[in-house]
Amino acid sequence: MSTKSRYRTSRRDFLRTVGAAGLGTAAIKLLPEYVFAGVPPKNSAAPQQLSGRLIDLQIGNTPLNMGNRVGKAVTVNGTVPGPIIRLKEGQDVTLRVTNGLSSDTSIHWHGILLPFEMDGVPGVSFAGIKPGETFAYDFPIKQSGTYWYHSHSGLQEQQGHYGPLIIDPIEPDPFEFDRDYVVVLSDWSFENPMNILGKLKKESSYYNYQRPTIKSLIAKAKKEGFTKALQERLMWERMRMDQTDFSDVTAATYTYLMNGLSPSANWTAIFKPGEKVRLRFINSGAMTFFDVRIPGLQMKVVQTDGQNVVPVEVEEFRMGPAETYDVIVEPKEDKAYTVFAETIDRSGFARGTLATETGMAAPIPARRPIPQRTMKDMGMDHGSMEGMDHSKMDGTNTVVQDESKMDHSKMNHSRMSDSDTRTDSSLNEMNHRLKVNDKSPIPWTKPVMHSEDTHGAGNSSVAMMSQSRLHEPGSGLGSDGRRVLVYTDLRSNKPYSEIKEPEREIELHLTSSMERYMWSFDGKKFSEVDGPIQFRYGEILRLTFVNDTMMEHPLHLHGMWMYLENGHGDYLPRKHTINVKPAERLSVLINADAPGRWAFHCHLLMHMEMGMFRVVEVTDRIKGDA
Ligand SMILES: [Cu+2]
Repeated sequence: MSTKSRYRTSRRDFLRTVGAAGLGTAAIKLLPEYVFAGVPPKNSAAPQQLSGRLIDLQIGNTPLNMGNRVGKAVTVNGTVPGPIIRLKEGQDVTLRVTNGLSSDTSIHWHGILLPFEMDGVPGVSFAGIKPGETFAYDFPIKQSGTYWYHSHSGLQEQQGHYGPLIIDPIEPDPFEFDRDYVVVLSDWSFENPMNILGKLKKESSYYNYQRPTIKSLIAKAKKEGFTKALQERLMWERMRMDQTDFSDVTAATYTYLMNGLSPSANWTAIFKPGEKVRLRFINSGAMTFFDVRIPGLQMKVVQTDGQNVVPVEVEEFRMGPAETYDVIVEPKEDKAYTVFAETIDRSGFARGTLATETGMAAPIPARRPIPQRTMKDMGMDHGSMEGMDHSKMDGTNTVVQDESKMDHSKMNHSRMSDSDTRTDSSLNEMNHRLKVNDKSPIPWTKPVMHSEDTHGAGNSSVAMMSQSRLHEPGSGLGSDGRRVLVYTDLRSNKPYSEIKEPEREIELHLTSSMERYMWSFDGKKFSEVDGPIQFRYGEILRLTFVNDTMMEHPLHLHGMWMYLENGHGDYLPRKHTINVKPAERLSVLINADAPGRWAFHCHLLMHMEMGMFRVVEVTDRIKGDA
């Protein structure tokens, strides 16, 4: 069958499928064409993409049908996600973006190195695009890989304003594949995002329907004894924290999408048994971490954030918002496989299918238990809690101030020996497996106590100690025998000679005040800071992130790579978005080679909106220079 006729057949089948799923004509119009059985095989024309020197994009409001409801989406060229923009490394491009909305808009080219005026962040790099106006983004393409684009205005990203950006390399990628599919994961709500944010401000756990109940307390008491169970519960409550606090926004309001399709609409990609299939996963979710697996298939991770890595075989990987992972799978059997992207809080999932024909489906895996936060996520070790005065743990800074009540010698040695041994042995094992360079050990493998400075009222949940968690798969993962990707697995496939010993170090704490749903750096919201974080043009800088909060934060730096210090020497992987776990301390190296003003922020949209945002200025002269 020719590509053309297969495409036609697939499209007809697809229409039948979505018809059965209860989607109307409006929805079909709204979907970008590439969802129709995916992108055609390699080397054939791909009609669902925009390429070339000049590309026109229209931002507008479009009704979105999902199930039997109609929502109001903000769209790029009328679809959710927007069109695949497919460019070639080495070309120049002009992207003319016209605003058909009644409010300002913008497009940020996520992960792309470009002049800062083209970066698309209103108030930082340009003025934004007014209603009715057209802005021409014009820049050379100096890189390749899987990226994406999205609005940086208001909360439009939550309303559908995002799409994939794929750049084909000049030199072929160092891995082979027969098929190439983009897989955009996202979260859709019929609620206006301002309402979602309003509810979170009133009650940060508004959407968390999974909080422990009296039933679970009794179950725990039966297992561990009533006093212990109750003490633990009271402690978490006094701290205004919640052991099931994984997602601020959940399936209570979200439908999780794969290439714009709900789980029942089942996005499907076609393969022939024995083919190598490249799947370019992009997390365009506004507030959602996805755990991705394809039961029955090993996934070979070959790229993250557009950068090639030494291939690593896994059965599952976690993606923070804005991260991308390219994997190669080789389905051998003539059958369907479920592409399953479960949310971190297990409240829902996005789902699609790899199949030899359209209309096929495989079972949807059972949802796994809701993970629980641990003492380690709070920057405490269970044993070390014994020395603490529980009555003082009222959700304020006393957690750290009470450090004086702790027996430091015991905490650092005997009481922490369990976790220490565990950490050391797993690191040793990993170092051995990966032949990590002795000269560049992973920093922060031993816990570091928090300093006296607890960042004021803007920080209510100070992790007492922080440490490297790069070798951990993350909460709720890794205990079921599956091989899960960890950050220490990521090793660049080529050395980066530009990265040398840092000349300067900056430590930045990720902070929050949960009562007020305030998210910040060093206890200060963006609106409260004096000025930008300054990088000296041309310097190599170490940026150390310390997560004082109990949630994961995907941190995104615009305009420059972050080289993750994960022990791989000259082969550090470089990323545009790095997920920092609760109570984790990690560091990145930055080559400050991009003059101008750049955004740096948490990519959880509501965290960014509430203040976990800074401007980085790369300049010849920084404050304090003579
Ligand atoms: Cu965050």
